Amino acid sequence: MRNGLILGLLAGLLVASGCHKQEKLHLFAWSEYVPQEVIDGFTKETGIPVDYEVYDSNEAMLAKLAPGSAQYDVIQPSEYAVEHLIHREMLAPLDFSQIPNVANLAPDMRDLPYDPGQKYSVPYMTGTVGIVVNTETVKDPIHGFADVFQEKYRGRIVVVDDDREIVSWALSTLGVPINNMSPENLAKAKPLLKRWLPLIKVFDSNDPKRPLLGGDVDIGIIYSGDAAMLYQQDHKFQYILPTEGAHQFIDNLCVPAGSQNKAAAYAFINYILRPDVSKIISDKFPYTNPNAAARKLLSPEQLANPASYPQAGHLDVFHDIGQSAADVAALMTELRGQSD
Ligand code: N2P
Repeated sequence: MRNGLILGLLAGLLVASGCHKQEKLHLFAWSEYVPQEVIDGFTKETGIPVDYEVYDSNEAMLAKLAPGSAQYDVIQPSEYAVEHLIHREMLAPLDFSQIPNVANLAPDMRDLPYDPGQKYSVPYMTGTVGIVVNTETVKDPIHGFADVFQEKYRGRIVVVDDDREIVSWALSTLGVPINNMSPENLAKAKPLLKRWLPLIKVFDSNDPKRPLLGGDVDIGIIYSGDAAMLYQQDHKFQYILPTEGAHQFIDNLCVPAGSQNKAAAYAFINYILRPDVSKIISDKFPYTNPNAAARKLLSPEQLANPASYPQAGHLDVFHDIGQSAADVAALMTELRGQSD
């Protein structure tokens, strides 16, 4: 009798604490990407507290996301990471009846090739990786990667701290398709990377603006949203899409298969897709907004920012490269070790 009572009490406690845990939304997303104001607004409206854990590369996110784990409710993978996660059945199909605001996305931002039939992903922001030049201190024209990685700019360059990005720049420069990271192509890229890496002063995906603003470096190869913020502060920071080839990323909101709080995840995704909320994101982090209803709320000045809304020709998109990802990481570890 007494044991039964104690067991009953324990079970009650477990259920209570489980329920409490379930109420929280665990968001695992890129750093410097989801405004605190947006998170606070969501909590205020729904009563759902949000844990915002950050990462600064898809690879860091994928490494932490154990298959079947219940750690996170919403994650923010780029297109090739969505592909990777779909291939491994690590995403939950979204219940779009609970995400009606998906209708606000621009028609060309629906049903994208990395998620056929749009079952698992909702675009959050898109952007490019390009070159920022402080035109006060760099007088020679810069059009592409080959112009950046010159001896005269040694110690004056900041780049995103992302192995796959950096290797893709070398492949573009060699005229090799950026999604073909075969051992042969990596061997071709190696001598170029070996020459380039020692020229770089700062590797930073989180805040590459700082060394540019502080004058520690004069050239960056960084995310377009950071470049747009630099341009907002001072038009001397010009954004250039590299002539050798630029690529577009599409960052998404997805729900991991193991999420314990899918209702909250859908509510969050639907909230992000509200035009007024999406505008706050563009105000704070001026990437390319895929939400057509939100874009209508942006100022002409925001829409004229050449980093946020570039006049782009062809833009490549990354794909899941499977096992080659490990080869890319190994190559860069080897080369970074040498350049230190
Ligand atoms: C913002 C991260 C940009 C995401 N800091 C690039 N995919």
